[in-house]
Amino acid sequence: MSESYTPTPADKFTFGLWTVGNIGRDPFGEPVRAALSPVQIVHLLAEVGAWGVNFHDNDLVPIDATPAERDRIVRDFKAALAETGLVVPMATTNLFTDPAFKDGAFTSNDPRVRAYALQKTMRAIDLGVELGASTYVFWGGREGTETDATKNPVDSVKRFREAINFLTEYVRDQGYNLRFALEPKPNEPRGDIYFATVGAMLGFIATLDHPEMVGVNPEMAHEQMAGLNFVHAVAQAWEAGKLFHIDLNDQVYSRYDQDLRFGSHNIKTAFFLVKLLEDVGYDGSRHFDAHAYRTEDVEGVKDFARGCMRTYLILKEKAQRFNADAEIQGLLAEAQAGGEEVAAYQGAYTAERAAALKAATFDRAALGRKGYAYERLDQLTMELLLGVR
Ligand code: GCO
Ligand code: MN
Ligand code: MN
Repeated sequence: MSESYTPTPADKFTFGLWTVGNIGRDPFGEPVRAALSPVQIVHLLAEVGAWGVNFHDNDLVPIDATPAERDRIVRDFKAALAETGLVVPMATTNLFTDPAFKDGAFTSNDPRVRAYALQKTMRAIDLGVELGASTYVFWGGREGTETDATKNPVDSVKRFREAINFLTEYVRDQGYNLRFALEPKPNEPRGDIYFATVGAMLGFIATLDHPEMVGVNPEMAHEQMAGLNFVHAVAQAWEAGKLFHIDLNDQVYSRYDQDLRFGSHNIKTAFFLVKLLEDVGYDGSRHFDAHAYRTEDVEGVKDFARGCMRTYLILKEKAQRFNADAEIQGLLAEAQAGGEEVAAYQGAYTAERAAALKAATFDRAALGRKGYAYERLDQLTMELLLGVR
């Protein structure tokens, strides 16, 4: 049985250099793990069975590297990729660590910072494309405020739009095969971050010059920090054709950004998420944007990475069982029965259909008496998840 939970390239499991490379610094404590080089991280990921590795520009090339250093780092990284067979499906820009970005990047009040952010992003896009990335993530960690005395939020929307429009034109001009995935988060590190949720990003994308090039990168922890249902957010993004990437991890509701191992806290949400991705046939990266507990050494980091992938595969198998479970499927079918009685009224609007429906009679009391058997359905789901079914 355990053999079937071994990751393969077809699973498209990816990690960021910053995830397994996380050294365990937090606001109250110093690093607890030695930094691994990008080449060491590639080898670690290959050892645990990942398919790909993603990075921020400065995870790979330090912000103050000389051109010669950059070339050497990129050469070594490419060699490690070639040696291990790992791919780079996604890249992104660090627009949050450097003090220059303390008031945001594309939405900073200082026009020079906005210009520098664009320059840094164009260079990072070039780097990502050079290494094979076809998805480019934008996470605006500093694009927000602590107080709205500082910025007009309408101007911020316009500044962010101007930046994304500029960069989609840049990508077209270069002839790159690259799509953008915008990643929302409600807060942290800023007090409030603009475009706080997947829904907000979807609304924004429709206002861009090239909306077809731009989708979302929903992160489980981020929607949960906002108290929202992640499965619903991902479903809406998928249905809109906008699920370009996904960040998997876990999170206790309403806490700080915990970035826990996938499936380690909300098993049920993780289950319905995996079921959704598998049922609809999402074929992008399954990217784990999480890190090991601060208590771990490098072996613990591997346990963390293996755990993310193994839990995904276990839940994928559970989803197949849910779909094949006659009693569960029977209950679902029963809840949706009754269509033959209203078949004449179903379908797109026509004047005749509307008139017939207005004249129809319904036994409202009987509809209200119906039991949906969701207690039973959910209990069966729980028993399946708990391993007794
Ligand atoms: C976070 C974010 C980041 C982004 C990453 C890629 O809350 O820290 O999720 O990890 O995903 O910067 O843009
Ligand atoms: Mn996060
Ligand atoms: Mn993320």
